[in-house]
Amino acid sequence: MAIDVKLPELGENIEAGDVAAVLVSPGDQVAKDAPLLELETDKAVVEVPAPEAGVVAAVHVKAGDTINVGDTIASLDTAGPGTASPGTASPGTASPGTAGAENGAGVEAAVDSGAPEAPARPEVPEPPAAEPAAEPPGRTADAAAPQPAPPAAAPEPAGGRPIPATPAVRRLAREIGVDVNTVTGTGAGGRILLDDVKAAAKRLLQAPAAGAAPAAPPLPDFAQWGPVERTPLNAVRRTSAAHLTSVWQTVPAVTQQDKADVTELERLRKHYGPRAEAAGGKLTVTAILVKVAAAALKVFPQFNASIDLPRSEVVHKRYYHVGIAVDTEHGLLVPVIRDADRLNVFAIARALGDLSARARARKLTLAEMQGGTFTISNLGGIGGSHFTPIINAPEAAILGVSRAAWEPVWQDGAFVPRLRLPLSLTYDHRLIDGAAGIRFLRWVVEALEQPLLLALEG
Ligand code: CAO
Repeated sequence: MAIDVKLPELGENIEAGDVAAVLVSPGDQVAKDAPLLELETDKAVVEVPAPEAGVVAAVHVKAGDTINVGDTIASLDTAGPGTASPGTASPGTASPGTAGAENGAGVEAAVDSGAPEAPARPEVPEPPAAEPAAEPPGRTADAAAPQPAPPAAAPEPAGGRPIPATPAVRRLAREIGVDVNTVTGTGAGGRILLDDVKAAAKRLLQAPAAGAAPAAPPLPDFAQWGPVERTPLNAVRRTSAAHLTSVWQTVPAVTQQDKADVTELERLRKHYGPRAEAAGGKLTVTAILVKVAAAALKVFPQFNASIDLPRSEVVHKRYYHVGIAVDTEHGLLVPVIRDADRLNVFAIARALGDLSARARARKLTLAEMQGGTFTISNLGGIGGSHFTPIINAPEAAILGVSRAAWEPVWQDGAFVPRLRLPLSLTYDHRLIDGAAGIRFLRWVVEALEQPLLLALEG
């Protein structure tokens, strides 16, 4: 017998809600009262249970849909006469006129011999909107944040499947700081139970303080040794301090050094400088490096990725957005040049000039500082030989650039003066091995020395 499951009265004058997650698919066997979907109302997330045991013949809603009380949400082949056997649900097998749908769970379940044809599998459900991702440690949503966007919405369900947990379980997880996506459910069908969340919390507490910020030792009274003055941290510094601390504590990173011979590149830069200016930009080392880095990211995709340890996955980004560290009087800001791989160097130079000027005038929007996949930090305009940049996590790597200097280089039996640019690549060792690190850096060096490589491989 096929029945249509309709959205029941939800009480408290709630007439409609948004589907937060669909918990079943056609063919699924469900018990009576098993949740079919999660509905987010303006008051809470509620589960809509199956009015009877049966096999899901069709799901008529998908995550994100707004549905009203009385709308049909699913069709069930129930264990009545003429029922299809589990796993072979067929909505056409209901015997017409066999009324008697049960309404024990407050869900109106009506017999419908004209049940719709079994649809294609419903789309992968959206994550429950009422389940905001936990803020990463040390990250704030400060509008002046120089770092990538704080997560705006709930994480995707693992493997494209909804996380099977009731609102009460989700609430507990949220309250005690457990990411429900990382909890293994021991309930029926992998459902996450309250006890699973508690056990996960216990494990977190017992685990060595990996990733947890150890409390900084208390400061002494500096005034005992001489006069002091205290000034408040501004928002940029506060945000980047928290972010950098978190990255330093959680990302095992390696820095590799190399030098590129940019003698010829410098000649070209001077030669084409006026043309770049006519096109509205300044042909700087940084602009050229953005182009080279974007090409290198395409050749070495693991440098354009992020590691997602809780899900044991690597997120490969198919866009190449290069962030540039800009030194401002307020602190470090990192505007992002989007789709740098698709821009020529003149266009990058224009974008860089505009973004760095607006960074210094504090005119950047938050969006302009989000979504970077790789960062370049060029301190060479100021000086220095090498340094160890800190990754702008969740990016996988950062390229530090120091001051190009004339050096004697042994060539064909004699020392010749060459202009050499020091490069420092820091990368996330969880994603990238040393061999890959040096291959990437060698490719960057080679592209700076032989720009034709950009056209050949980039
Ligand atoms: N070696 C030698 N000279 C360099 C150089 C380098 N690596 N980088 C820049 N220069 C030169 C430029 O060529 C320019 O000289 P000319 O006027 O003679 O051409 C001069 O230094 C000033 O460059 P610039 O700063 O105007 O332009 P840029 O595109 O090279 O750099 C920007 C832009 C935004 C990266 C830079 O202004 C800046 O803010 N750098 C600091 C970044 C920073 O603070 N990083 C640390 C982050 S903490 O890890």
